[in-house]
Amino acid sequence: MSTACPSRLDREIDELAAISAHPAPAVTRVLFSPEDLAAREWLAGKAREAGFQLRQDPVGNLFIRWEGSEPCLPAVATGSHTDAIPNAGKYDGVVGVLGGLEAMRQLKEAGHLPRHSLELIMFTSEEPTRFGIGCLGSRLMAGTITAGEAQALRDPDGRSLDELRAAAGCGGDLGAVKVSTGAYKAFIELHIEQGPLLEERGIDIGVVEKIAAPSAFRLLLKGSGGHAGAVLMPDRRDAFLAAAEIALLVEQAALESGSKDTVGTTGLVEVKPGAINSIPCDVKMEVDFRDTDQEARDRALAKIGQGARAVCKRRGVEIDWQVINQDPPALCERSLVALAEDKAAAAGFSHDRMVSRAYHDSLFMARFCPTTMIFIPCHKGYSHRPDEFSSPHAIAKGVAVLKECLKELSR
Ligand code: HGY
Ligand code: MN
Ligand code: MN
Repeated sequence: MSTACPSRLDREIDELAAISAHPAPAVTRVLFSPEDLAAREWLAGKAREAGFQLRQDPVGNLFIRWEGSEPCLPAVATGSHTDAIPNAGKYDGVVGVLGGLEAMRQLKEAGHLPRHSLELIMFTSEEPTRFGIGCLGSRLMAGTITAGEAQALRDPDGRSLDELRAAAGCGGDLGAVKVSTGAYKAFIELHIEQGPLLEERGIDIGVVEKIAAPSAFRLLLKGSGGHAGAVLMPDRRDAFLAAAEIALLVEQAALESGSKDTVGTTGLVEVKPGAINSIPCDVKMEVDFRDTDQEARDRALAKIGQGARAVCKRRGVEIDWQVINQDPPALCERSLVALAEDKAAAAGFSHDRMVSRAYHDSLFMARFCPTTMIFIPCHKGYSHRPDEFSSPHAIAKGVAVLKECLKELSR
């Protein structure tokens, strides 16, 4: 099994990284932004060059297909995302899309003749940046969000999904995105670990058994505002100070949950009117809260809710708690986990089973087809930051294992 640095792949990772709203080494490609559309066009060109078929669904999921000799059989799929949060790195998602393309090209160049069709899926909007919810494309494929719920989404500028997808050339009924169970024989996603464990332990390949249960909620807090000089402290109803206390409650709930896998992040806070001499009147804060154990996560969320309401009562601040998403974890298909382990071992690569603390489109693919993920090490676990890095050698090993899995599954 060749793990020679596929320089074609390294070049393509760098080419794609250059399609960004921010200068290198940062990568920013927000859903349906000019950079996202340019990246989609670039990828489509690569797929055509390789002789694969292309199809885009109404929400912009891109399907790059290598028709098998028995096209009616359920396809074998791989894939990930190319959208990137602001100031991200160049490997998150990209390794799975370009690595999957590389694996399919190498199989084709080696004369493989698939019986089951092979599909590389570039999922639309894995990142929550545009509409506040992640995995929009794979959620619609899995049917865990309805077309109506998706159409109700608005971006920070008030634009709707329908408006933006039409401008991006994605037409058709969002209800048609849903994929029937049985459409796919298997789905395997190659991804950087986005954690430090593989690198720390010097392990080449992680095989994912479980994907953590993500949740996110939005709090709209309303105080009374006022003049920073004229309103005495006892008379204030400061929405930002309520938000600050609640952010600390999020941290405390994660630390005291009893599980090391509970993580809570207040990643977005908007303060209005946002003037130095005006007491914060309206605050929007968005919190990301996860655990590999759904019950532990939900117990912690309930605790945060109680605490947040008590803070707001004491401070005379109104609170509107909006659930963005609250998803169960996903268990990966044991036979696919074993297959990936076998292929890693056959290649002489060290490997271990893992939990994914980040969510991925695999979380939703697992709702309707056998799924697992192949992780490769990334430097110090850095991700969602410009210095995210995974070596060509590490990527080549991941591609080599993915390739062998796709070859076996599509026979
Ligand atoms: O946030 C996540 O887990 C993913 O990287 N979007
Ligand atoms: Mn990400
Ligand atoms: Mn990702």
